[in-house]
Amino acid sequence: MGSSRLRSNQSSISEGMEEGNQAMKLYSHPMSSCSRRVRLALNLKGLKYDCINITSTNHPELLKVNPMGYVPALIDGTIVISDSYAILLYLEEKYPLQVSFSSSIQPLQNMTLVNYIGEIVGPEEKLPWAQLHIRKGFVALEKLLMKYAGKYATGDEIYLADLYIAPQLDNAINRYKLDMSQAEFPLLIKLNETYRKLPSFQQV
Ligand SMILES: N[C@@H](CCC(=O)N[C@@H](CS)C(=O)NCC(=O)O)C(=O)O
Repeated sequence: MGSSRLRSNQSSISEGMEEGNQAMKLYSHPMSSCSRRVRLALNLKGLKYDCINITSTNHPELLKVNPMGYVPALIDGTIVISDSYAILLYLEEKYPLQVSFSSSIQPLQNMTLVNYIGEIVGPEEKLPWAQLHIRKGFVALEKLLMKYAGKYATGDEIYLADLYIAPQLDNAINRYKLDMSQAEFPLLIKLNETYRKLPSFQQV
């Protein structure tokens, strides 16, 4: 994990708007942790964008943008980016922001995989599968972040790590009903409480 500061840059943002660019378009799903990272970055930077909520990965408009059918995908003028990390890097470059934390939890609880587990093993195995892999990741994260955490995951300012962790925590607790005890995850629980109080995080 590496991290550097997530900062908004209002002057770069307005320069971008003055170039006559149309508002960015984000293909997103309300419950998608990958989409929420991007929505968080856009909110924290104060960037305007049209959010297109996709309810199916077979959505024809989304498939034109990302043939894999995954969200998020960002359109900025002629530029199309269909991966959350690449979008975050792009936004950082264009509206100077920053870099880097990668997730090894989200792919294992992705809808496609969880539904596949439901089909080949049994529907009752979907939740335990997701919980198992999220718990495994969180146990590691809890240890890892002990060295770095301050008010936020890697210090006293919001960094990219927070954009990954906040939506994953929300998914774990609300979607996959992971039982997170204070004794096992004191740091992640504290971070979750902190995120829930921040307007930018509440909006996604
Ligand atoms: N590497 C991609 C992963 C994208 C991804 O897995 N998106 C999920 C939502 S978080 C999705 O579209 N899932 C639909 C499915 O599983 O069918 C990214 O971070 O953007």
